[in-house]
Amino acid sequence: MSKEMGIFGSKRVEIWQEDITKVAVDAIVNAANKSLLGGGGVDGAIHKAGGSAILEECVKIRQKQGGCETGEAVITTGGNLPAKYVIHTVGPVWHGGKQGESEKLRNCYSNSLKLAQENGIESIAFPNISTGVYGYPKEEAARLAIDEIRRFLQNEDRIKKVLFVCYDRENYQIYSRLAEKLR
Ligand code: AR6
Repeated sequence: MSKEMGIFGSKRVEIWQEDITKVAVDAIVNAANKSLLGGGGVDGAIHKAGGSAILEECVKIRQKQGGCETGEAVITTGGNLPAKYVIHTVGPVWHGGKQGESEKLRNCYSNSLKLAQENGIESIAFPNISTGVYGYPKEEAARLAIDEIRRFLQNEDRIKKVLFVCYDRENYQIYSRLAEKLR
């Protein structure tokens, strides 16, 4: 697992190349879909490693509020994962960039962090939301994710650690390069 430490002068933010299901933080974020019933990619990996307790809570959330809108976030147990919680957020599908994709992707990050705050979570790991099946251009997504996290952390001090967990080499290289510029 390779790591890039401390971006934008803050030791609170790190970039890792890792499988997010193996990361021992208070909460990992899932790039889910509106149904909350699981899928492929990181979503499939989280449900597989975390076990049925996660899906059971997702089903209860569905019964209560009918799934999760794009840009919103909900929280469940981490089940068998090393992480205590999973925060499920729904990234936008990329349709060329003129359908509010960037705002929705920003909302994924800020709403996940708000939920983290509300639940006393001090360490949180994000995957590269929307950059797989949903087709969001990786470089743009990374810039936006870093910018939104920076903006959010400026006004709060309870969250001690935010990890960007990159799975594919391309995303890891993009984040590392952007971090180098911001260091
Ligand atoms: N750990 C960390 N990151 C991962 C892992 C993992 N184990 N596996 C994949 N990634 P995607 P999306 C990265 O497609 O684009 C699902 O079916 C991957 O390299 O998982 O938001 C949902 O149910 C990529 O960079 O999510 C939705 O229907 C990133 O995770 C849909 O896919 C996101 O890729 C969501 O699409």
